[in-house]
Amino acid sequence: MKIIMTPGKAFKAFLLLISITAILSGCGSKATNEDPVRRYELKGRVESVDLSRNKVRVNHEDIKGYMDAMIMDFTVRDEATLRDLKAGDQITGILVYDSRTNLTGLRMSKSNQWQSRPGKVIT
Ligand SMILES: [Cu+2]
Repeated sequence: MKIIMTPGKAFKAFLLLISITAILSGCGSKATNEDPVRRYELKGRVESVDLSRNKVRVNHEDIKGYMDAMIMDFTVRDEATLRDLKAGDQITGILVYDSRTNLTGLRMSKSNQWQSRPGKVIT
């Protein structure tokens, strides 16, 4: 019995090869070029702290390229940082957006340049 490569079979093999190449190159570019974690500088004032939920409610300034000024809750994973915060603190930090929105590298700001603005509450 001979195995004959008919034009139809050859074409199917060719298509299969093309799709495997496409999948592999797709994975490759995703791993090297796309960073799913995004970081933004954040500046604002602490409204309240919820230790049981690891949340801090911040009245924040515009976050360039991400969102307008508003009052909203952020997750702070580091409990020690969260315990240091209290309502009225001026803070700066890095907002890390991965699967959830987290706030890291929080620092107290001594500057009084930041002005409170009315915002909507987003939880
Ligand atoms: Cu916001």
